[in-house]
Amino acid sequence: MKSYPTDHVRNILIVGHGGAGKTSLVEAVLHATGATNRIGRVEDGTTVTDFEPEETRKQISVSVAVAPVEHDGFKVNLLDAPGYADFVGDVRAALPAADAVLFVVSAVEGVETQTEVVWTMAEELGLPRAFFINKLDRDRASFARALDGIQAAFGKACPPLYLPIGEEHDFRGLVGLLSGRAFTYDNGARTEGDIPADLQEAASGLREQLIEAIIQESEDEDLMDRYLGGDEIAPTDLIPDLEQAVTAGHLFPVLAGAATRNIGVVELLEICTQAFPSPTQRPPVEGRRADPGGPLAAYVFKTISDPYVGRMNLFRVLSGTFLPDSTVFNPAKGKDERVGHLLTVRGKAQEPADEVVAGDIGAVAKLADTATGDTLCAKDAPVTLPAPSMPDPLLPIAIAPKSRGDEEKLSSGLGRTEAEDLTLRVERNPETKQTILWGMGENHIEVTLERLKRKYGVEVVQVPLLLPYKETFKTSAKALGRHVKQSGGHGQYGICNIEVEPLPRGGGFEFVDKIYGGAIPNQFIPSVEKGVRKAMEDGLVAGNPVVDVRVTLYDGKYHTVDSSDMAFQIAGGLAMKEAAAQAEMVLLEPVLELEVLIPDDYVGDILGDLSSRRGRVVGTDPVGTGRTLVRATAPEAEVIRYAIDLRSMTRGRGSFARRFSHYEELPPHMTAKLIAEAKARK
Ligand SMILES: Nc1nc2c(ncn2[C@@H]2O[C@H](COP(=O)(O)OP(=O)(O)OP(=O)(O)O)[C@@H](O)[C@H]2O)c(=O)[nH]1
Ligand SMILES: [Mg+2]
Repeated sequence: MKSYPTDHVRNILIVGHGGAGKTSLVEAVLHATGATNRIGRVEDGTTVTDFEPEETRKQISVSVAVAPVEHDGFKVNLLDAPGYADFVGDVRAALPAADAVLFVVSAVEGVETQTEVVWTMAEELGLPRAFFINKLDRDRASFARALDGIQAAFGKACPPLYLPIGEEHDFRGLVGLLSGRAFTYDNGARTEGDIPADLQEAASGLREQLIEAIIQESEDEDLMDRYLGGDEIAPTDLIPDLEQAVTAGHLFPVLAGAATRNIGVVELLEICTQAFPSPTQRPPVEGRRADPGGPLAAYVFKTISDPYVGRMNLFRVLSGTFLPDSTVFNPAKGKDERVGHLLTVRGKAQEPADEVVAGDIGAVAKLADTATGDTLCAKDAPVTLPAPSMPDPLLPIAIAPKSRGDEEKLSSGLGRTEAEDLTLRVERNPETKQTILWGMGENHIEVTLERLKRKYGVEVVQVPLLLPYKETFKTSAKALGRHVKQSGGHGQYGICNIEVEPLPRGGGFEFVDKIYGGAIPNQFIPSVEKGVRKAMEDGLVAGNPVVDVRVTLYDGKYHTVDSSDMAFQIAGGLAMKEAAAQAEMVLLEPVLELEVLIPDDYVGDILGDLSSRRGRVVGTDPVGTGRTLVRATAPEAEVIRYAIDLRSMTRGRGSFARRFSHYEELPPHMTAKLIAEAKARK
């Protein structure tokens, strides 16, 4: 594909709730512009933008994919984003690469949670937005209902540009409210005609509203005067004002169609080139304008790693011109990167690019250190573009390689996967010795594990997640540790008397030496302490470390020849075990602080649910816009899968944050259960 000048490039991120028809719409646009010669279907796994094996198997998009098309002298880069909440990290990362966002809304389901979630993100970035009401051919489709939903959620500045002709199985075309013409589709042929009689009244009413909205939101006073003076305004006069109102983020036009019937596609392309801004019309970022002659700054919105091809970074050039065979600087990593070929990618297909100018999107392979969210720039004019803020992954699972000996492969595969996916976190828990993968939800985790297998050949099994429980003494106990072996050769001799007392929570460990009169020689006292500590680390009842105790060494015996460091260490350990056997022992569990943000309607449900999880509510604060922040504490064991449960309780509209707070005693029946489980594991 040839290089287009900056003002003939458009970058449009296509978003919406899962299954609204984004990938199908991109597929239809690719076909309509001649980029493909047959239309793929999501169900058949043959679309351009759902090319990953995980996508074709699940028939959903899990990654953002690029699809450039050429239309009317423009290069339009469509970015097909995943809709499912689990993959919202890709949407976040891609938003700064776009100049406009198209929200695909199903005419059957209407506005759904992810539509609203992504709307808020796009609004924060001040991005121009528009809607596409899709699936108008489906049973129970309703344009009017979907439009009402859009206007209820996002305000009145969302006027339709088109009206559907027919609905459900009878949906066959669109009335252009600006052009005043009807376009009907029959077997792929598009015919222009007059507005059908039954739609004329509705169309003229909406046309008036649309013109008023455009003139008002573009703040064009000349046109306003003409309009109020009763002039008939030609559609071509309105296009610049429409573009201005959309670019300013004041007007969010609503398109309509059916992706899988190729209806509304030409109209969408028109909007892409005529109403969405060019990169040059967007405000500068960190002082950088879309000027091909300026110093290079490119934002990496997606890293795809592949063991055979290596790593590929998709980027958007903010300023300057990206050239092949160059050296660029990555300020976040403090590294120079050697650039070989540059590429234009479409789905999984790639072709070499001679240059990528400011405003355009391209790809570069085999950079050593660069990953999603990084900036690449000229070294003599360094700049770091704001990295996307990512949601915290809140669903932990414990994993292990299926076959022994794959540990190395697993950890290198995980490392690379983590670098390309900012919503994934890998943690090695030093206490439980487990590898923990934190993801956004079950689908995200499932896809991640599939990729590990496909790309790095390592099969992973999920194992029960162990929590870092602790053990402690609830009562004091005195105990004797005796390690004496004197038959034959060099003997071993160490005897110690200790007292173990509980300390308050958080008290840690204290060791008190109260040996009088040399009952144990000074050099062996640290040996006893070492043995005590070792026994505490290993656990005394269920294999968890012991905390919050004071151990007092108050007596003992030694032998001038047979006593040794090792003998006293063993005696110290034995004494601890004996003390645990005599005292009442308890387990301590980690308790988390939770902050749950939910729409007000859900407060009752959420409080009830928290109390059933042994949670304690600390406060509920209304935070405006119909939402409440619930602050609570709850044992970690009860909220491991809270990411999933909260999503289903609030239909995806709640979010939460979690933080370790403190340790608390476990109820006795649960202590007994964990001790039994630990014994069974041995
Ligand atoms: N009848 C009808 N079906 C459609 C239309 N658009 C999409 N579909 C179907 O809806 C399903 C979901 O379509 P996709 O294109 O995968 O939707 P998506 O928004 O990309 O989904 P995610 O990427 O997973 O969020 C598929 O089975 C499509 O065939 C349409 O206009 N009419
Ligand atoms: Mg999709």
